[in-house]
Amino acid sequence: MVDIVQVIKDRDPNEREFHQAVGEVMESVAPVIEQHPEYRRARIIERIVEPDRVIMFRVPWVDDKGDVQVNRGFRVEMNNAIGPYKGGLRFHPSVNLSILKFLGFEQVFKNALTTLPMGGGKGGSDFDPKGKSDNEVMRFCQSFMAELFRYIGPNTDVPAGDIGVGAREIGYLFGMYKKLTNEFTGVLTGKSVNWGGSLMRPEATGYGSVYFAAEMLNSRNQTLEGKVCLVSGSGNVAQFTTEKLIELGAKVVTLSDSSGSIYDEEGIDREKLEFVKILKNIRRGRIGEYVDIYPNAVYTAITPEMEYNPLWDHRADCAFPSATQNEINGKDAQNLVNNGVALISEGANMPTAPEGVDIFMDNGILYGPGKAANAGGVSVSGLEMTQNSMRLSWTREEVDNRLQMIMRSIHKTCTEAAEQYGKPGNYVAGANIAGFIKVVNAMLDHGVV
Ligand code: NDP
Ligand code: 2IT
Repeated sequence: MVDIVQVIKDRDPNEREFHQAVGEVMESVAPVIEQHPEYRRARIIERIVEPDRVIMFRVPWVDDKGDVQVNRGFRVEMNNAIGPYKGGLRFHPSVNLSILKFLGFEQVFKNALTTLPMGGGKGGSDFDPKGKSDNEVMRFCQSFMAELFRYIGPNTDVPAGDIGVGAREIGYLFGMYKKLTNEFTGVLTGKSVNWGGSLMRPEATGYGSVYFAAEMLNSRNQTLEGKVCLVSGSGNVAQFTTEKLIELGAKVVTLSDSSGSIYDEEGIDREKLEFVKILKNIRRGRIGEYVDIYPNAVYTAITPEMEYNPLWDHRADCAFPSATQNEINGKDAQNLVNNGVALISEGANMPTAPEGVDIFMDNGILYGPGKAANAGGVSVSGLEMTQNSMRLSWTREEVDNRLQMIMRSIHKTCTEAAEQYGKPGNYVAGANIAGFIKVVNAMLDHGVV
Protein backbone atom coordinates (compact mmCIF):
# COMPACT_ATOMS: atom_id res chain seq x y z
CA MET A 1 0.00 0.00 0.00
CA VAL A 2 1.26 3.48 -0.85
CA ASP A 3 2.47 5.50 2.16
CA ILE A 4 0.15 8.38 1.42
CA VAL A 5 1.19 10.43 4.44
CA GLN A 6 4.76 10.42 3.15
CA VAL A 7 3.51 11.38 -0.30
CA ILE A 8 1.60 14.41 0.97
CA LYS A 9 4.48 15.39 3.30
CA ASP A 10 6.88 15.35 0.35
CA ARG A 11 4.46 17.32 -1.79
CA ASP A 12 3.40 19.95 0.78
CA PRO A 13 5.91 19.80 3.64
CA ASN A 14 4.40 22.76 5.52
CA GLU A 15 0.87 21.41 5.88
CA ARG A 16 1.28 19.92 9.38
CA GLU A 17 -2.41 19.86 10.36
CA PHE A 18 -3.38 18.28 7.05
CA HIS A 19 -0.73 15.56 7.49
CA GLN A 20 -2.11 14.88 10.98
CA ALA A 21 -5.73 14.55 9.82
CA VAL A 22 -4.83 12.30 6.88
CA GLY A 23 -2.52 10.18 9.05
CA GLU A 24 -5.29 9.48 11.54
CA VAL A 25 -7.84 8.47 8.92
CA MET A 26 -5.35 6.32 6.99
CA GLU A 27 -4.33 4.42 10.12
CA SER A 28 -7.99 3.50 10.73
CA VAL A 29 -8.83 2.52 7.16
CA ALA A 30 -5.71 0.43 6.39
CA PRO A 31 -7.57 -2.87 7.07
CA VAL A 32 -10.41 -1.77 4.77
CA ILE A 33 -8.01 -0.99 1.92
CA GLU A 34 -6.30 -4.32 2.55
CA GLN A 35 -9.61 -6.09 1.85
CA HIS A 36 -10.52 -4.03 -1.23
CA PRO A 37 -8.10 -4.33 -4.16
CA GLU A 38 -10.56 -2.34 -6.27
CA TYR A 39 -9.88 0.73 -4.10
CA ARG A 40 -6.17 0.36 -4.79
CA ARG A 41 -6.69 -0.17 -8.53
CA ALA A 42 -8.82 3.00 -8.72
CA ARG A 43 -6.16 4.96 -6.77
CA ILE A 44 -8.84 6.02 -4.33
CA ILE A 45 -6.36 7.00 -1.62
CA GLU A 46 -4.30 9.21 -3.93
CA ARG A 47 -7.51 10.85 -5.16
CA ILE A 48 -9.21 11.38 -1.80
CA VAL A 49 -6.32 13.38 -0.30
CA GLU A 50 -6.27 15.81 -3.24
CA PRO A 51 -8.98 18.50 -3.04
CA ASP A 52 -11.29 18.68 -6.05
CA ARG A 53 -10.42 22.36 -6.16
CA VAL A 54 -8.75 25.05 -4.03
CA ILE A 55 -9.84 28.63 -4.53
CA MET A 56 -7.59 31.33 -3.09
CA PHE A 57 -8.18 35.04 -3.46
CA ARG A 58 -7.32 38.55 -2.31
CA VAL A 59 -9.79 40.24 0.05
CA PRO A 60 -9.18 44.01 0.09
CA TRP A 61 -11.29 46.21 2.37
CA VAL A 62 -11.23 49.65 3.95
CA ASP A 63 -11.07 50.01 7.74
CA ASP A 64 -12.78 52.71 9.82
CA LYS A 65 -9.74 54.97 9.59
CA GLY A 66 -9.94 54.87 5.80
CA ASP A 67 -6.84 52.67 5.46
CA VAL A 68 -6.82 49.80 2.96
CA GLN A 69 -6.39 46.32 4.48
CA VAL A 70 -5.64 43.13 2.56
CA ASN A 71 -6.52 39.61 3.72
CA ARG A 72 -6.41 36.24 2.04
CA GLY A 73 -9.59 34.27 1.30
CA PHE A 74 -9.93 30.55 0.63
CA ARG A 75 -12.44 27.86 -0.24
CA VAL A 76 -11.26 24.26 -0.31
CA GLU A 77 -13.78 22.15 -2.25
CA MET A 78 -12.57 18.78 -1.02
CA ASN A 79 -14.96 16.12 -2.28
CA ASN A 80 -18.51 16.11 -3.70
CA ALA A 81 -19.00 12.37 -4.23
CA ILE A 82 -22.13 12.18 -2.09
CA GLY A 83 -23.54 15.70 -2.36
CA PRO A 84 -22.73 19.40 -2.85
CA TYR A 85 -19.65 20.68 -0.99
CA LYS A 86 -20.72 21.59 2.54
CA GLY A 87 -18.75 23.03 5.43
CA GLY A 88 -18.03 26.15 7.39
CA LEU A 89 -16.02 29.34 6.96
CA ARG A 90 -13.41 30.22 9.59
CA PHE A 91 -12.20 33.78 10.16
CA HIS A 92 -9.13 33.65 12.40
CA PRO A 93 -5.56 34.98 12.04
CA SER A 94 -4.18 31.41 12.11
CA VAL A 95 -6.13 30.36 8.99
CA ASN A 96 -3.95 28.95 6.20
CA LEU A 97 -4.21 26.23 3.57
CA SER A 98 -3.04 23.46 5.89
CA ILE A 99 -5.77 24.20 8.43
CA LEU A 100 -8.49 24.48 5.80
CA LYS A 101 -7.39 21.29 4.03
CA PHE A 102 -7.45 19.41 7.36
CA LEU A 103 -10.89 20.80 8.14
CA GLY A 104 -12.17 20.03 4.62
CA PHE A 105 -10.81 16.49 4.81
CA GLU A 106 -12.46 15.86 8.20
CA GLN A 107 -15.67 17.37 6.88
CA VAL A 108 -15.90 14.83 4.03
CA PHE A 109 -16.10 11.88 6.44
CA LYS A 110 -18.16 13.72 9.05
CA ASN A 111 -20.79 14.65 6.49
CA ALA A 112 -20.88 11.06 5.23
CA LEU A 113 -21.80 9.92 8.77
CA THR A 114 -24.77 12.28 9.08
CA THR A 115 -27.05 10.20 6.78
CA LEU A 116 -27.61 13.35 4.68
CA PRO A 117 -26.34 13.91 1.10
CA MET A 118 -23.49 16.36 1.64
CA GLY A 119 -19.94 16.47 0.30
CA GLY A 120 -17.14 18.23 2.16
CA GLY A 121 -15.54 21.65 1.95
CA LYS A 122 -14.14 24.38 4.17
CA GLY A 123 -13.09 27.97 3.70
CA GLY A 124 -12.27 31.18 5.44
CA SER A 125 -9.73 33.90 5.87
CA ASP A 126 -6.86 35.05 8.06
CA PHE A 127 -9.06 38.08 8.92
CA ASP A 128 -9.35 38.60 12.70
CA PRO A 129 -12.84 39.83 13.69
CA LYS A 130 -11.59 40.65 17.23
CA GLY A 131 -11.60 44.36 17.91
CA LYS A 132 -13.22 45.21 14.55
CA SER A 133 -16.34 47.36 14.37
CA ASP A 134 -19.57 45.97 12.89
CA ASN A 135 -18.99 48.15 9.82
CA GLU A 136 -15.48 46.78 9.33
CA VAL A 137 -16.77 43.22 9.62
CA MET A 138 -19.50 44.06 7.11
CA ARG A 139 -17.08 45.55 4.58
CA PHE A 140 -14.76 42.59 4.96
CA CYS A 141 -17.63 40.08 4.48
CA GLN A 142 -18.84 41.97 1.40
CA SER A 143 -15.39 41.93 -0.18
CA PHE A 144 -14.96 38.22 0.68
CA MET A 145 -18.29 37.35 -0.94
CA ALA A 146 -17.60 39.58 -3.97
CA GLU A 147 -15.13 36.87 -5.02
CA LEU A 148 -16.55 33.71 -3.39
CA PHE A 149 -20.00 34.07 -4.96
CA ARG A 150 -18.69 32.77 -8.32
CA TYR A 151 -17.94 29.36 -6.87
CA ILE A 152 -20.86 28.59 -4.54
CA GLY A 153 -24.58 27.90 -4.91
CA PRO A 154 -27.35 25.86 -3.28
CA ASN A 155 -26.54 22.80 -5.44
CA THR A 156 -22.79 23.41 -5.71
CA ASP A 157 -21.22 24.49 -2.46
CA VAL A 158 -23.02 25.67 0.69
CA PRO A 159 -20.80 27.39 3.30
CA ALA A 160 -21.77 28.03 6.95
CA GLY A 161 -20.13 29.30 10.13
CA ASP A 162 -17.11 28.11 12.13
CA ILE A 163 -14.67 29.96 14.40
CA GLY A 164 -15.19 33.71 14.01
CA VAL A 165 -18.20 33.29 11.71
CA GLY A 166 -21.59 33.44 13.43
CA ALA A 167 -25.03 34.91 12.74
CA ARG A 168 -23.67 38.44 12.14
CA GLU A 169 -21.13 37.36 9.50
CA ILE A 170 -23.57 34.95 7.79
CA GLY A 171 -26.01 37.89 7.52
CA TYR A 172 -23.49 40.17 5.78
CA LEU A 173 -22.27 37.35 3.52
CA PHE A 174 -25.83 36.41 2.54
CA GLY A 175 -26.77 40.05 1.87
CA MET A 176 -23.89 40.44 -0.57
CA TYR A 177 -24.56 37.09 -2.30
CA LYS A 178 -28.22 38.09 -2.77
CA LYS A 179 -27.25 41.48 -4.20
CA LEU A 180 -24.70 40.03 -6.64
CA THR A 181 -26.85 37.18 -7.95
CA ASN A 182 -30.34 38.65 -7.49
CA GLU A 183 -31.39 35.29 -6.03
CA PHE A 184 -32.80 34.37 -2.63
CA THR A 185 -31.57 30.81 -2.18
CA GLY A 186 -30.26 28.50 0.51
CA VAL A 187 -26.63 29.20 -0.44
CA LEU A 188 -25.47 29.53 3.17
CA THR A 189 -26.65 27.82 6.35
CA GLY A 190 -26.74 29.24 9.84
CA LYS A 191 -29.04 32.00 8.57
CA SER A 192 -31.33 33.84 10.98
CA VAL A 193 -34.74 32.18 11.36
CA ASN A 194 -36.70 35.08 9.92
CA TRP A 195 -34.88 34.89 6.56
CA GLY A 196 -34.51 31.19 5.88
CA GLY A 197 -32.55 29.81 8.82
CA SER A 198 -33.47 26.67 10.72
CA LEU A 199 -34.55 26.67 14.32
CA MET A 200 -31.94 24.83 16.45
CA ARG A 201 -28.99 25.47 14.09
CA PRO A 202 -27.18 27.66 16.66
CA GLU A 203 -27.68 25.00 19.34
CA ALA A 204 -27.01 21.98 17.11
CA THR A 205 -23.25 21.40 17.45
CA GLY A 206 -23.16 21.74 21.23
CA TYR A 207 -26.41 19.84 21.84
CA GLY A 208 -25.28 17.15 19.38
CA SER A 209 -21.96 16.71 21.17
CA VAL A 210 -23.84 16.16 24.44
CA TYR A 211 -26.30 13.73 22.77
CA PHE A 212 -23.30 11.78 21.46
CA ALA A 213 -21.78 11.72 24.95
CA ALA A 214 -25.07 10.45 26.37
CA GLU A 215 -25.08 7.64 23.78
CA MET A 216 -21.51 6.66 24.67
CA LEU A 217 -22.37 6.61 28.40
CA ASN A 218 -25.54 4.63 27.69
CA SER A 219 -23.34 1.87 26.21
CA ARG A 220 -22.00 1.49 29.78
CA ASN A 221 -25.42 1.93 31.41
CA GLN A 222 -24.58 5.41 32.69
CA THR A 223 -26.08 8.88 32.27
CA LEU A 224 -24.79 12.46 32.42
CA GLU A 225 -26.72 13.27 35.58
CA GLY A 226 -24.39 14.44 38.34
CA LYS A 227 -21.29 14.23 36.15
CA VAL A 228 -18.67 16.97 36.58
CA CYS A 229 -17.72 18.30 33.15
CA LEU A 230 -14.84 20.36 31.74
CA VAL A 231 -15.78 22.47 28.72
CA SER A 232 -13.23 24.53 26.77
CA GLY A 233 -13.97 27.53 24.58
CA SER A 234 -16.78 30.01 25.23
CA GLY A 235 -18.13 30.46 21.72
CA ASN A 236 -21.06 28.88 19.94
CA VAL A 237 -20.18 25.24 20.57
CA ALA A 238 -19.06 25.70 24.20
CA GLN A 239 -22.15 27.73 25.12
CA PHE A 240 -24.69 25.22 23.84
CA THR A 241 -22.71 22.24 25.13
CA THR A 242 -22.90 23.85 28.57
CA GLU A 243 -26.62 24.62 28.15
CA LYS A 244 -27.52 21.01 27.34
CA LEU A 245 -25.26 19.60 30.07
CA ILE A 246 -27.00 21.82 32.66
CA GLU A 247 -30.39 20.65 31.35
CA LEU A 248 -29.37 17.00 31.75
CA GLY A 249 -28.23 17.52 35.35
CA ALA A 250 -24.47 17.64 34.82
CA LYS A 251 -22.20 20.23 36.43
CA VAL A 252 -19.95 22.31 34.14
CA VAL A 253 -16.97 23.82 35.97
CA THR A 254 -14.79 25.38 33.25
CA LEU A 255 -14.89 27.60 30.15
CA SER A 256 -12.07 29.34 28.28
CA ASP A 257 -10.93 31.53 25.42
CA SER A 258 -7.56 31.97 23.79
CA SER A 259 -6.36 34.16 26.70
CA GLY A 260 -7.19 31.80 29.58
CA SER A 261 -9.75 29.72 31.43
CA ILE A 262 -12.12 29.99 34.38
CA TYR A 263 -12.75 27.29 36.98
CA ASP A 264 -16.01 27.59 38.92
CA GLU A 265 -16.17 24.76 41.41
CA GLU A 266 -19.79 25.58 42.29
CA GLY A 267 -20.81 24.98 38.68
CA ILE A 268 -21.87 27.27 35.86
CA ASP A 269 -25.65 27.48 36.20
CA ARG A 270 -28.23 28.93 33.79
CA GLU A 271 -27.84 32.47 35.09
CA LYS A 272 -24.05 32.38 34.80
CA LEU A 273 -24.31 30.92 31.31
CA GLU A 274 -26.63 33.77 30.32
CA PHE A 275 -23.95 36.20 31.50
CA VAL A 276 -21.36 34.36 29.33
CA LYS A 277 -23.64 34.52 26.27
CA ILE A 278 -24.08 38.28 26.62
CA LEU A 279 -20.37 38.75 27.38
CA LYS A 280 -19.20 36.78 24.33
CA ASN A 281 -21.95 37.32 21.76
CA ILE A 282 -23.06 40.90 22.37
CA ARG A 283 -20.31 42.67 24.28
CA ARG A 284 -17.62 40.54 22.57
CA GLY A 285 -15.60 40.56 25.81
CA ARG A 286 -13.11 38.11 27.34
CA ILE A 287 -13.93 35.11 29.56
CA GLY A 288 -11.65 36.52 32.30
CA GLU A 289 -14.43 39.02 33.08
CA TYR A 290 -16.46 36.11 34.53
CA VAL A 291 -14.53 36.29 37.82
CA ASP A 292 -15.36 40.01 38.23
CA ILE A 293 -19.03 39.01 38.53
CA TYR A 294 -18.57 35.58 40.16
CA PRO A 295 -15.56 36.06 42.46
CA ASN A 296 -15.65 32.49 43.81
CA ALA A 297 -14.42 31.32 40.41
CA VAL A 298 -10.72 31.38 39.52
CA TYR A 299 -9.21 32.71 36.27
CA THR A 300 -5.91 31.37 34.94
CA ALA A 301 -4.22 33.08 32.00
CA ILE A 302 -2.59 30.85 29.41
CA THR A 303 0.81 31.67 27.94
CA PRO A 304 2.62 30.09 24.99
CA GLU A 305 5.43 28.74 27.24
CA MET A 306 3.02 26.55 29.26
CA GLU A 307 3.61 22.84 28.67
CA TYR A 308 0.05 21.97 29.55
CA ASN A 309 -3.30 23.73 29.78
CA PRO A 310 -4.48 24.12 33.40
CA LEU A 311 -8.07 23.81 32.13
CA TRP A 312 -7.59 20.04 31.71
CA ASP A 313 -6.08 19.62 35.18
CA HIS A 314 -9.19 19.52 37.39
CA ARG A 315 -11.01 16.56 38.91
CA ALA A 316 -13.91 15.68 36.61
CA ASP A 317 -15.84 12.87 34.94
CA CYS A 318 -16.21 14.14 31.35
CA ALA A 319 -14.49 16.62 29.03
CA PHE A 320 -15.91 18.53 26.06
CA PRO A 321 -13.08 20.26 24.15
CA SER A 322 -14.96 22.93 22.18
CA ALA A 323 -12.38 25.57 21.18
CA THR A 324 -9.85 24.59 18.51
CA GLN A 325 -7.45 21.99 17.04
CA ASN A 326 -4.68 20.43 19.14
CA GLU A 327 -5.88 22.01 22.39
CA ILE A 328 -5.20 18.71 24.24
CA ASN A 329 -1.58 17.57 24.02
CA GLY A 330 -0.11 14.38 25.52
CA LYS A 331 0.43 15.98 28.93
CA ASP A 332 -3.15 17.34 28.97
CA ALA A 333 -4.53 13.91 28.05
CA GLN A 334 -2.55 12.30 30.89
CA ASN A 335 -3.82 14.97 33.31
CA LEU A 336 -7.41 14.24 32.24
CA VAL A 337 -6.97 10.51 32.81
CA ASN A 338 -5.23 11.09 36.18
CA ASN A 339 -8.11 13.34 37.26
CA GLY A 340 -10.72 10.65 36.66
CA VAL A 341 -12.09 11.79 33.30
CA ALA A 342 -13.62 8.75 31.60
CA LEU A 343 -15.38 10.38 28.61
CA ILE A 344 -14.27 12.87 25.95
CA SER A 345 -16.73 14.25 23.41
CA GLU A 346 -15.05 16.52 20.86
CA GLY A 347 -17.13 19.58 19.99
CA ALA A 348 -14.10 21.08 18.26
CA ASN A 349 -12.42 19.64 15.15
CA MET A 350 -9.29 17.56 15.94
CA PRO A 351 -8.81 19.09 19.42
CA THR A 352 -6.69 16.15 20.58
CA ALA A 353 -3.11 15.73 19.31
CA PRO A 354 -2.14 12.17 18.26
CA GLU A 355 -0.20 11.49 21.51
CA GLY A 356 -3.35 12.41 23.43
CA VAL A 357 -5.53 10.09 21.35
CA ASP A 358 -3.14 7.22 22.11
CA ILE A 359 -3.40 7.93 25.84
CA PHE A 360 -7.21 7.91 25.71
CA MET A 361 -7.18 4.61 23.79
CA ASP A 362 -4.69 2.96 26.16
CA ASN A 363 -6.85 3.92 29.13
CA GLY A 364 -10.18 2.69 27.78
CA ILE A 365 -11.69 6.19 27.76
CA LEU A 366 -15.03 6.65 25.97
CA TYR A 367 -13.57 8.86 23.26
CA GLY A 368 -15.89 10.45 20.67
CA PRO A 369 -13.76 12.04 17.90
CA GLY A 370 -14.89 15.34 16.40
CA LYS A 371 -16.09 13.96 13.09
CA ALA A 372 -18.69 11.92 14.99
CA ALA A 373 -19.33 13.97 18.13
CA ASN A 374 -19.63 17.42 16.52
CA ALA A 375 -21.56 16.32 13.43
CA GLY A 376 -24.80 17.73 14.87
CA GLY A 377 -23.98 21.20 13.53
CA VAL A 378 -23.56 20.23 9.91
CA SER A 379 -26.51 17.83 10.26
CA VAL A 380 -28.87 20.66 11.13
CA SER A 381 -27.25 22.66 8.33
CA GLY A 382 -28.34 19.79 6.07
CA LEU A 383 -31.83 20.05 7.55
CA GLU A 384 -31.76 23.81 6.88
CA MET A 385 -31.01 23.03 3.21
CA THR A 386 -33.94 20.59 3.14
CA GLN A 387 -36.31 23.19 4.61
CA ASN A 388 -35.05 25.84 2.15
CA SER A 389 -35.66 23.48 -0.80
CA MET A 390 -39.17 22.76 0.42
CA ARG A 391 -39.75 26.45 1.24
CA LEU A 392 -41.09 25.69 4.68
CA SER A 393 -39.75 25.61 8.22
CA TRP A 394 -39.99 22.93 10.83
CA THR A 395 -40.69 23.49 14.53
CA ARG A 396 -37.95 23.41 17.10
CA GLU A 397 -39.22 20.09 18.35
CA GLU A 398 -39.17 18.54 14.89
CA VAL A 399 -35.58 19.66 14.23
CA ASP A 400 -34.42 18.55 17.70
CA ASN A 401 -36.00 15.11 17.23
CA ARG A 402 -34.22 14.72 13.90
CA LEU A 403 -30.93 15.89 15.44
CA GLN A 404 -31.26 13.31 18.25
CA MET A 405 -32.09 10.60 15.73
CA ILE A 406 -29.04 11.51 13.62
CA MET A 407 -26.66 11.51 16.61
CA ARG A 408 -28.00 8.09 17.69
CA SER A 409 -27.54 6.82 14.15
CA ILE A 410 -23.95 8.13 14.00
CA HIS A 411 -23.20 6.41 17.30
CA LYS A 412 -24.66 3.14 16.03
CA THR A 413 -22.82 3.38 12.69
CA CYS A 414 -19.48 3.98 14.46
CA THR A 415 -20.07 1.15 16.92
CA GLU A 416 -20.97 -1.34 14.20
CA ALA A 417 -18.11 -0.41 11.86
CA ALA A 418 -15.61 -0.68 14.73
CA GLU A 419 -16.93 -4.12 15.65
CA GLN A 420 -16.91 -5.30 12.05
CA TYR A 421 -13.22 -4.45 11.71
CA GLY A 422 -12.19 -5.95 15.06
CA LYS A 423 -11.96 -2.71 17.04
CA PRO A 424 -14.96 -2.85 19.41
CA GLY A 425 -15.56 0.37 21.36
CA ASN A 426 -13.09 2.33 19.20
CA TYR A 427 -15.11 5.30 17.91
CA VAL A 428 -12.10 6.71 16.02
CA ALA A 429 -11.80 3.57 13.91
CA GLY A 430 -15.59 3.29 13.59
CA ALA A 431 -16.12 6.89 12.41
CA ASN A 432 -13.20 6.86 9.97
CA ILE A 433 -14.10 3.48 8.47
CA ALA A 434 -17.84 4.12 8.09
CA GLY A 435 -17.35 7.61 6.60
CA PHE A 436 -14.59 6.40 4.29
CA ILE A 437 -16.51 3.42 2.88
CA LYS A 438 -19.54 5.54 2.03
CA VAL A 439 -17.50 8.18 0.18
CA VAL A 440 -15.13 5.87 -1.68
CA ASN A 441 -17.93 3.61 -2.90
CA ALA A 442 -19.59 6.67 -4.41
CA MET A 443 -16.28 7.67 -6.00
CA LEU A 444 -15.94 4.19 -7.54
CA ASP A 445 -19.47 4.44 -8.97
CA HIS A 446 -18.58 7.75 -10.64
CA GLY A 447 -15.49 6.48 -12.44
CA VAL A 448 -12.17 8.26 -12.71
CA VAL A 449 -13.21 11.93 -12.54
P1 NDP B 1 -16.54 30.50 18.03
O1 NDP B 1 -15.79 31.48 17.21
O2 NDP B 1 -17.95 30.77 18.38
O3 NDP B 1 -15.75 30.22 19.39
C1 NDP B 1 -14.44 29.76 19.37
C2 NDP B 1 -13.96 29.62 20.80
O4 NDP B 1 -12.71 28.95 20.81
C3 NDP B 1 -13.71 30.97 21.46
O5 NDP B 1 -13.90 30.85 22.84
C4 NDP B 1 -12.24 31.21 21.11
O6 NDP B 1 -11.59 32.10 21.99
C5 NDP B 1 -11.68 29.83 21.26
N1 NDP B 1 -10.49 29.70 20.41
C6 NDP B 1 -10.43 29.90 19.07
N2 NDP B 1 -9.19 29.73 18.62
C7 NDP B 1 -8.45 29.43 19.70
C8 NDP B 1 -7.09 29.15 19.88
N3 NDP B 1 -6.24 29.17 18.86
N4 NDP B 1 -6.68 28.85 21.14
C9 NDP B 1 -7.56 28.84 22.18
N5 NDP B 1 -8.87 29.11 22.06
C10 NDP B 1 -9.30 29.40 20.85
O7 NDP B 1 -16.39 29.11 17.26
P2 NDP B 1 -17.24 27.77 17.42
O8 NDP B 1 -17.71 27.62 18.83
O9 NDP B 1 -18.21 27.73 16.32
O10 NDP B 1 -16.13 26.68 17.10
C11 NDP B 1 -15.39 25.99 18.11
C12 NDP B 1 -14.86 24.68 17.55
O11 NDP B 1 -15.95 23.86 17.14
C13 NDP B 1 -13.96 24.81 16.31
O12 NDP B 1 -12.98 23.79 16.36
C14 NDP B 1 -14.93 24.52 15.16
O13 NDP B 1 -14.24 24.04 14.01
C15 NDP B 1 -15.78 23.43 15.79
N6 NDP B 1 -17.08 23.21 15.18
C16 NDP B 1 -17.99 24.23 15.06
C17 NDP B 1 -19.23 23.98 14.51
C18 NDP B 1 -20.28 25.02 14.44
O14 NDP B 1 -21.41 24.68 14.04
N7 NDP B 1 -20.03 26.26 14.80
C19 NDP B 1 -19.57 22.65 13.98
C20 NDP B 1 -18.59 21.64 14.23
C21 NDP B 1 -17.39 21.93 14.80
P3 NDP B 1 -11.30 33.60 21.52
O15 NDP B 1 -12.57 34.34 21.76
O16 NDP B 1 -10.17 34.05 22.38
O17 NDP B 1 -10.92 33.53 20.07
O1 2IT C 1 -17.01 21.89 11.34
C1 2IT C 1 -18.23 21.91 11.04
O2 2IT C 1 -18.89 20.89 10.89
C2 2IT C 1 -18.88 23.23 10.91
N1 2IT C 1 -18.25 24.25 11.15
C3 2IT C 1 -20.30 23.33 10.46
C4 2IT C 1 -20.40 23.20 8.98
C5 2IT C 1 -21.78 23.45 8.40
O3 2IT C 1 -21.86 23.43 7.17
O4 2IT C 1 -22.73 23.65 9.14
